[in-house]
Amino acid sequence: MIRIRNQMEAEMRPIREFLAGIPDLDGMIYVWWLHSLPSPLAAFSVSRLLIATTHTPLLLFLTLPVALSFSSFSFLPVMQDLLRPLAALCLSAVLTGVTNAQTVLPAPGQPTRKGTINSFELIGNSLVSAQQLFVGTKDRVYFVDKVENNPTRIAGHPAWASEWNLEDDSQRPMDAITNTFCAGGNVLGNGTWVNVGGNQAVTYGGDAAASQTGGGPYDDPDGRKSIRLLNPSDDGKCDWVLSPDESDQRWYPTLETLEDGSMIILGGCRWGGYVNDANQDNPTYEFFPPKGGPVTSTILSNTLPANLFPLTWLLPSGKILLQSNWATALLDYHTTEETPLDNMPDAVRVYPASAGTAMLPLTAANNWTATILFCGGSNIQPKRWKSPSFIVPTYGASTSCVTLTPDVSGSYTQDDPLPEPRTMVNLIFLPTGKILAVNGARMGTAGYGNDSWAIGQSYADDPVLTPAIYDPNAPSGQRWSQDGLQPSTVPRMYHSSAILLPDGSVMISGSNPNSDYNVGPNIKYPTEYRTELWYPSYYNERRPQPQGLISQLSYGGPLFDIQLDSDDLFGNVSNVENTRVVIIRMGFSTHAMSMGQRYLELEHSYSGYANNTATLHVRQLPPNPAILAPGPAFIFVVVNGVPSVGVQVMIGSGKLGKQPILSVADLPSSSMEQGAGGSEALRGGALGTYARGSSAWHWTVCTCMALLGGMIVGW
Ligand SMILES: [Cu+2]
Repeated sequence: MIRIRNQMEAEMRPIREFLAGIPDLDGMIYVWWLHSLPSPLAAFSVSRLLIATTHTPLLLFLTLPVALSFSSFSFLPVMQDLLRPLAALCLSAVLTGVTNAQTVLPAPGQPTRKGTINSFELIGNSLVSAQQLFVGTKDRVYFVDKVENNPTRIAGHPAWASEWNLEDDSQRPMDAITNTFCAGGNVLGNGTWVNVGGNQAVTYGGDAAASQTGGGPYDDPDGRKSIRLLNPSDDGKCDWVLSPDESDQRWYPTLETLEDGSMIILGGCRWGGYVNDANQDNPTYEFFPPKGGPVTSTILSNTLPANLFPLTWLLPSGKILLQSNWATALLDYHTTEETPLDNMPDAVRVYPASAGTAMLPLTAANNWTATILFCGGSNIQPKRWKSPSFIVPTYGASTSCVTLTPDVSGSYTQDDPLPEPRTMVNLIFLPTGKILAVNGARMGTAGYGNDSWAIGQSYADDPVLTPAIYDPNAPSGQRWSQDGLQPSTVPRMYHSSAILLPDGSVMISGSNPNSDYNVGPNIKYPTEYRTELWYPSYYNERRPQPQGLISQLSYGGPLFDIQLDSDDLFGNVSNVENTRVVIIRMGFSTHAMSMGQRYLELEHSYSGYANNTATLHVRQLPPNPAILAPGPAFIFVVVNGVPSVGVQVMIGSGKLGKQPILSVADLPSSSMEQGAGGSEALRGGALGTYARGSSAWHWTVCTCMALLGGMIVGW
């Protein structure tokens, strides 16, 4: 039986490639081989095969023999003989496909670039300044700016949005329709990106325009109530559309995706300024798609003037952590109840103090418990913000880092301080689970204005050009490192951003502490278009090319298997013991925040083989959508600290609404075949790895569907 199974599996590989669109004589041989088998066995074989190649067009193609076998086309007995078994096979394959929506994805390849590790590289100038930045697909990054006199134009006015194609670094302007100045953003559970709020229509110098409905030099209608939607695509055609639903007026709102894939929109003000004030405060939250009007939040109401862009995270408990000015609370948005937690120590972390923040990796080891890291910012008491004696760019930023585990305790814990004081610092997850701290300044805060003491218009000075890396698993006192890290040449001040790319580099762009487009040799902090990539230490390594990644992950549900060949394991199967399967949502980068950024490790066990290949048996997401809300994310397989190129996957149903929760599958215990352990002489081919790829669940489904297919065609 084992021998037959191995033979079948070995035969599947060429037909899989054949079906995937690679014409190949082996495929024809396979069909004849199938025909020679007893039908149930053949059907079983194809069903198993189809799990790896389930695409809708393919399903149509496969149903053809079914139709033909019952049609007058089968006039020759030989055709009947050939088509009947094929029909049984195909029908069962289709049924298998229908019951198993998780398309197996092609293995990711290698990055298309080479970089100098631990260094920045200028890769080009963006069309608009990257006030807001996010990854839409593996190859497309989206830029959103405020309305200003950018030289790039679209539809007869300056552009304030654009798309960057990572395949060839080409770009195109996009039309964001209304003024996106300091909007918030995040992604819905169905993959649509949402960009909410902004500012009034403006004219030259960022001053309010005479018309709030368009026209004038910038043709930018008032964006304060706008809900803009984008469905990213690789065809160069997608663009922003306005939702017919409007939010309340919000400048500086935060967006957080909820367990059902909908959005909560929190806070902001009505017309702008360095900090908020009672006349224009909007201390409320609402939902998109809409669920009634805005609800007043106690903590947002009590934290003027530094309550803009409140820091929020959906927690595994289903509550939302809300951090604003010096206060902290848990919000149960289902009941509107808010529970105060301890005040923030050391520094204000929200805008304009603008600390770096990140939820640390969620893992089985920490039982999916969320701990939030806050680093930097500035120690500014409420009365100081508007004091005439506050000379902002001369005021030093903080080095303080603290953590909070809000589902467990309302008290903050001191963590290793930053190597340098820093405001406007982005904390960006690398696939290794380490965190890059990049951008920002030692002095001052976010914001700009025409004050005599401003640096140009900038409220910050003394840029920090050298990044730092935080290792959450390092012992206390050793978590931050700047070893070997080269500085950038570009100050990244207010309105800069950073985002992890699927190839594991980090894109860094923007910086614009100016009321309007402002460049020139005498401008210390100009409107910045220069765009950099930062290359981590693993960047030039040969990347793992895992096979068997699936396109959609459920909350609970069956295991899936990932194959790693000898090259993926660096020629030594014992490296499988140091492997992570990681889901990263990069989030929406703006104002030193990454709205929605999350890092989660999937549980797995492994089977290591003597030919230096291995299979990872991987659990789906834990059965709780509040741990990672539904929507698109990237999966990386990290071997010995070297990540694969990230592959885009859908978390959850791909639809808004209550997410299906499935039972959690049992993980087999890890095993290592006798004699395995890294002998080069035992290097195995890819065939060996493929033949190992199976889980009990897949085999069971195939068997059932094969029987059903056979019964339906009466064979
Ligand atoms: Cu801003």
